[in-house]
Amino acid sequence: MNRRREEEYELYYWPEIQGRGEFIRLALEEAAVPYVDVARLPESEGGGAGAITRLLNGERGNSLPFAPPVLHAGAMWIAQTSLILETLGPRLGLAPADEAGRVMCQQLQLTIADLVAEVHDAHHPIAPSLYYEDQKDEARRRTASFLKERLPKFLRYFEGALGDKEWMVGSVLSYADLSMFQVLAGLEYAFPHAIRDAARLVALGERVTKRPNIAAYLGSKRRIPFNTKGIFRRYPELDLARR
Ligand SMILES: N[C@@H](CCC(=O)N[C@@H](CS)C(=O)NCC(=O)O)C(=O)O
Repeated sequence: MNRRREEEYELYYWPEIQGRGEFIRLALEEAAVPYVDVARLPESEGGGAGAITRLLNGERGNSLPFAPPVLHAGAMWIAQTSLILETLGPRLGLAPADEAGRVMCQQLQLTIADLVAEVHDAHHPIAPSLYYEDQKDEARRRTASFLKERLPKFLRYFEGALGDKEWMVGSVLSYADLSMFQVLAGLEYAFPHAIRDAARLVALGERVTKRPNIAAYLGSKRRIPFNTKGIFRRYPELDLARR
């Protein structure tokens, strides 16, 4: 949704990747609320990566974010993916009604954020500012340990948290389910052989893809394809799980 109208929400995120911005896009898309994906507008309309740079330089907004994604919602400029979702969840009908449920939902989201950081560090174990090609050997070692130890531990945890339920928290879909789907989709792209012993999570992911608004989004040009610039990257030499 890239038309500038009277949209309530503006998302600031890098224009060429799903990245952490995708967790916010999925929530807005599921709720079918109008939003502007600002950096995906043409530069002549204030878009492009320059929109992010201006925000980080303090030329836009009323707070100095450390990094995108940033959501502009009325008077608020909110950074940190998990906090954005915690704020959006009740507004969009994507958070449990009770406090205990909301806390659990955010706990899951923060754990997903931990996993996402480890996925990133698997291909960039030395420094985010270096090219992957400059840390390939270390990436291979780090990814081997990630796939052998850390990913199975995360998957076991999330599989246990889901249990026999239809959705991660309570009895209705929440942003934690959308984020879980996104992580599974990213893992499937990056490490097609690595998702094991997680049949219930995989079924959850499939349920999410069947949500009408999500299905429409996934089939649209608004969904940026996975690529080797984002967090989930397919480097066959790192996909040690296929052995
Ligand atoms: N904890 C933050 C991390 C934000 C983050 O790392 N953003 C990346 C893009 S996905 C970025 O542009 N980082 C720039 C930097 O860390 O200098 C969140 O969950 O939103």
